[in-house]
Amino acid sequence: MDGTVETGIIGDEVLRKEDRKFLLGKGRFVDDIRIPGELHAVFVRSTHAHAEIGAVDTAAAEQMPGVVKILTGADMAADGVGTIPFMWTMSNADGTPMAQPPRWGLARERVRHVGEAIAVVIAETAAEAQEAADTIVVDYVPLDAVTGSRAALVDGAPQLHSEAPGNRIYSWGRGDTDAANKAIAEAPHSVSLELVNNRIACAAIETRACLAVPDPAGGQTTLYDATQAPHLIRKSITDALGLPPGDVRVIAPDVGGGFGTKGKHYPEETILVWACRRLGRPVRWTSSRSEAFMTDTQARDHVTTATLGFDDDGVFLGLKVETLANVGAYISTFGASIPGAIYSALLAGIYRTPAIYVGVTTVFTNTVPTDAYRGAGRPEACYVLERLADAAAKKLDMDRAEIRRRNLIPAEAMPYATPIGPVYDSGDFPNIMEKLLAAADWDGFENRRRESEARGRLRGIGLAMYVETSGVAPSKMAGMMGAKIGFFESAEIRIDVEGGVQVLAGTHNHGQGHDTTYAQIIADRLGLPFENVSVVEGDTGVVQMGTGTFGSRSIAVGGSAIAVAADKIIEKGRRIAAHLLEAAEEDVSFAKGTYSIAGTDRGMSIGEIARTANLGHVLPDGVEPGLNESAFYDPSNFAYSNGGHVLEIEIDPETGVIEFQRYYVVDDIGTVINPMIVHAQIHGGLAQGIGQALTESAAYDPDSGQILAGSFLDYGMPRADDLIDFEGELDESQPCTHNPLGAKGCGESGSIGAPAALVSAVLDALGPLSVDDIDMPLTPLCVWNAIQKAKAL
Ligand code: MCN
Repeated sequence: MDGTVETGIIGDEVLRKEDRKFLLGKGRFVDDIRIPGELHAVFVRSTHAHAEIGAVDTAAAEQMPGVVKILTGADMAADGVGTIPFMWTMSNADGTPMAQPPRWGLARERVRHVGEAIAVVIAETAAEAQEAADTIVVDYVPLDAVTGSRAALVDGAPQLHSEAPGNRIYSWGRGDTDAANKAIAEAPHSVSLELVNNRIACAAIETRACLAVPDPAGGQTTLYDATQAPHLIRKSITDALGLPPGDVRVIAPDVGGGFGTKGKHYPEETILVWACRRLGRPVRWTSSRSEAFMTDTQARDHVTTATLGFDDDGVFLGLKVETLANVGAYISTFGASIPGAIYSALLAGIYRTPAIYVGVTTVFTNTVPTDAYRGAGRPEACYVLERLADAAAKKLDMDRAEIRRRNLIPAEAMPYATPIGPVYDSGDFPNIMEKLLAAADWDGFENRRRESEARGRLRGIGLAMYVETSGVAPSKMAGMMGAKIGFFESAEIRIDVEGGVQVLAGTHNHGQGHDTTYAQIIADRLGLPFENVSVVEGDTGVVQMGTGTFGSRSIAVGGSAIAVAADKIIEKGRRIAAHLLEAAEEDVSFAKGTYSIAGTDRGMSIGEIARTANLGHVLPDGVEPGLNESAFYDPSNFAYSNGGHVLEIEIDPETGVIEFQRYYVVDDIGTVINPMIVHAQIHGGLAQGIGQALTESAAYDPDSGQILAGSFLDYGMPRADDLIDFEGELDESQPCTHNPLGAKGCGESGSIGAPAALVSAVLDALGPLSVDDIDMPLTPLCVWNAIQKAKAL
């Protein structure tokens, strides 16, 4: 390895290291791990959205073949198992804490959504467990259910929790309500919109899965878990079971997609560890797809009224937003913070609006809990702002790009303190928008519209600009807003005697390409061969600490921790090199993997230093052997990724079907480590954002609370032929100013602007018919109805 120098690899389209095993079908997912003697768990789940539960009759089931144990809420209570904890507590505007009713792993006395777990059957085979579960009779006393946030707040609405009168969890706001009201009242013009941000479900290819394994030699239980955040899950489980952290080891092996939904703690994780410890045998559970629709956290589900005041020139003067957020039946891990701290922070967007107020009320309903899903609060904020910007342009008969141009925060204003809290450190929004408009030939659109018209098609062009809080999160800021955990990240780098590098990171790779991009960071920083680097993530038994992968944080926070640990290695190496080269430390410089003495041709490679450090024969006094360093990195601010989308669609007026014609994105994610991976990340986010806008709806029957989209027959997953080849450009001119890589996150970018851009295009296409409002998802029926309604007027 000596003499092999690898730098400049940052920014290269290096192929993904991790893909070989997946292409060969050699991935190791929870379901691939087999432990002799394992038992299978099947859950008995509520068939009612809201009911008192009396006796749970397990007598027949207990006699069924293969059944080893049946556990209920009463057993959990008898064992003193605590509640399923959440990790963020928001406050009311007056500072009082939000309502915090308990959520039990297995229901006690009452169920509050279809699919809530009531009992678990553990048997020798999954089929035996299922057969026994089917014989269990639950004594339900059905109660009225409520599924919409507005309906849940009405006097006389069914009440979910005695701790939350009126189903209200908290009402809170940020910004200056008086200033916003005054600015809007005095503004020459205003537009008000009522917007619904549709509830969506996650649909990772791999469903959730857990396997709890006892250690006969000690007290530790190992949980193999399809999760994005192993340390967080360990904490949640040990909190609920009252165990020291060391008693549970969580290993997240390969995970087939998470998208935020697998970054949360679920009852099944605690229940499996509890059952495994009771029985002293391994216990496995794999969610079926139907269970996923009933139990995986869902997302969005906002009803918002928003008013924007502006002058004759289209300059924004004041903004007021009031949002009702439906968090479902219980508070999930970060469920309270997504519509509160996270969503509300981005309602200044990329605009200079001087007076802003955002009020948020969160509401319990008889639906599956909501939490973060790709974008997590940011698509909702972008949707509100961009719909308002379009509506204001329409009112003034102004071009939609022009009204934005007049309001964009200029690059010279950075760092820019928004009136609602966040301080953007970098970004050149006008530059991004102009690049985007040029790439998409915004000005030439009318010709294309006419050409489509000639073919009987309605053509529309949409525009949406976004800024996001990636790199979640500065722990101090999160703590001030109610977080119960820190959001730093940890990394450890170990260099062995042969120059092999192991990086242990607190993040988790479930499709993002960390094995590759982290190795690029090491290769670039230390000048060691890319191939020498292996990355270990997802095991609380070997990784010192971690927060996990979500909130597009791995590069900005986890990658920064790696960079800081690498810099510590460089410094230690410098001491060793100075000693061996008989020079003063300050005369030894490090570049491209080599320590050298200024003005001489004397130097040593980092490989030689690694060998020296690991042999320990000739180390200077006071220097410990080994070349291992670790770092905990806590960002001082979010990384403000930003960008814009322009897309064109055609609508068939006879059927309401939308067909994409062109799609352009320009993103500023600061320094790019691997453009190929980044483009793929943005592409995936776009598909999910488009899915929300086009077809996806996690719908409930409003009377019974039954799930209407409980399988892929009813839930509209977007398909490849619904989408289009996206044209993407990355602008690296504005690196993040406060992390050592200059990188901003990209994992959620695509999902943030896509819904707003698509609705903008559809309303543009339907503009000639005087349609000026439409709610997602824009299914053919929805679009066709809008066309028919407009024609009937
Ligand atoms: N990257 C880069 N240069 C940058 C920014 C990022 O090369 N300036 C690279 C990173 O090194 C990393 C990838 O892009 O390999 C994504 O980095 P980042 O934006 O930090 O996002 P995370 O790795 O933290 O991933 C989380 C993000 C989120 S929040 C969701 S949701 C999501 C997503 O990533 N879920 C995914 N992408 C996903 N991709 C897959 N395949 N599966 C999921 O579940």
